[in-house]
Amino acid sequence: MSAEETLILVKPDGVARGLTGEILRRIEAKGYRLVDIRFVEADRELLAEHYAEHEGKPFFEPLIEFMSSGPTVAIRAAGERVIEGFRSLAGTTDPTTAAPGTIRGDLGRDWGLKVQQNLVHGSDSPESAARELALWFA
Ligand code: IDP
Ligand code: MG
Repeated sequence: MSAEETLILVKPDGVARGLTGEILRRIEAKGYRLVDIRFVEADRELLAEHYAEHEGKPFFEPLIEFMSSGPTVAIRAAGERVIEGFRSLAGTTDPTTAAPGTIRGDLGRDWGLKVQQNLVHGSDSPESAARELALWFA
């Protein structure tokens, strides 16, 4: 059986703040394997597909705008239970209350904007991972 895979994104705030290396370090230190990495200037079409589940929510437009504000680093990572494991490494969505020790808890904060800039994305299920990996590594 081949190892589970997930899509991880270092969002534009993480790239702009120079935290790509620190985030990659945490993924590798946990023991997951980096299978593929690419720098992506995501366009609206890709982002609307990626975040289709959030269409219509008040933070949807700000989210698309934020995610297209600069380059993103897309990572294909592999390992047993990597989907669940990376979500745990990332921490909860709101960086103010994300647990210390997590990426969002240690490196993120609220900037008083319409959308939370929280450094990373990680697929939330095997179905999402397959769908998102196909989008970002087309
Ligand atoms: P996740 O990234 O932790 O899986 P989702 O609910 O999938 O969180 O939301 C996608 C992204 O949209 C979040 O990472 C965050 O950037 C933003 N977001 C989600 N919920 C809110 C909110 O209530 N206010 C502002 N931004 C939000
Ligand atoms: Mg999500």
